[in-house]
Amino acid sequence: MDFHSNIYVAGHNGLVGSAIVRALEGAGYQHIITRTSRELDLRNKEAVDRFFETEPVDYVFLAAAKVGGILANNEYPADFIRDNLLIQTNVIDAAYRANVSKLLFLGSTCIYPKFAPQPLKEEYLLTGELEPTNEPYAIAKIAGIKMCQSYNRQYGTRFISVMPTNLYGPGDNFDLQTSHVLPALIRKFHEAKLNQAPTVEVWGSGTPRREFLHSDDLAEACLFLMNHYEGNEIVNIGVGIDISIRELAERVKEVVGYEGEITFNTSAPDGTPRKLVDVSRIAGLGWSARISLDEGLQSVYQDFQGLDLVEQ
Ligand code: GFB
Repeated sequence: MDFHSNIYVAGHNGLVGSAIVRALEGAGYQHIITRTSRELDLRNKEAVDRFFETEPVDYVFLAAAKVGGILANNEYPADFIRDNLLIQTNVIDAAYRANVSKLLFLGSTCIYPKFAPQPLKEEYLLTGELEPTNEPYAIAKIAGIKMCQSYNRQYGTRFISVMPTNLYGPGDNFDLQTSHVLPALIRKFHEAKLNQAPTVEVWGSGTPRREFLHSDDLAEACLFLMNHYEGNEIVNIGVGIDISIRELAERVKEVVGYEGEITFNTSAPDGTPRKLVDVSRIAGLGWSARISLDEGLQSVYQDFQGLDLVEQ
């Protein structure tokens, strides 16, 4: 990309897309193209085709997706598979026909088998059964990876796919029914502190292990790969360190300054027992994450306190 390239960030209001826009602006890129979902419904093929026919686009960051935590994935499987298949199929195909120079597709580490060896290497894709709570979402993301690779093979496109681990950052979703664990715990502990509640409920057993990557680190990695990676193989993006949900709850409790007890609701699903990515491929290319979880938690909690919760 050069500073005058036309760069379309699909999903610029989301956690990932907004971080990519911040990173592009910070680095000096001048022509960043965005459309809200009201202006352009990416599930609508005709609208997407029209957009790519009329707008000159050189690079695409495909960060638009229907995303959510374990409960949302489990309760709305049809929405997760349909919306994601539509969005990515429309954008990838239109980008190919518009001859864009390069496209970066955002996947997810839930594409890896539920019981894959840890840390998760890129080659473990399609070697075993998926975690049932998010299988429809994972299948859609796997289809996106395969579309990019197939278009590269058949049409000679330059479409790359990246697999970020669990993400958090500014502008996250704090709705307790649909959010991921980290923003959910920030909200739960904060509200418990304000209400002087004696306990905070954490879903599941607390034993699953997850890795948490700040969205600003992810965005840096995406720009880096857009500029330096040409391969057909997927690339993991993570920090290379995981913690248990119990440990995460303890850290959030401390950051928030809550003094009550933590309880575990074991009737809620645990999901995949462990998701830690092997980051050697991206490290070998010359990139590694910079924001520690402690630092990230502090800054996200500060942002959260500035939010108007009525809107959440
Ligand atoms: O973040 P989370 O929803 O995503 O849950 P996944 C991670 C773990 O935290 C699970 C536990 O074991 C949850 O049971 N947890 C504890 C909570 N308390 C809470 C809470 O209040 N809210 C939430 N949400 N979890 C999703 C996938 O899986 O992660 C997606 O469903 C995607 O497909 C995404 O891959 C990154 O890591 O389990």
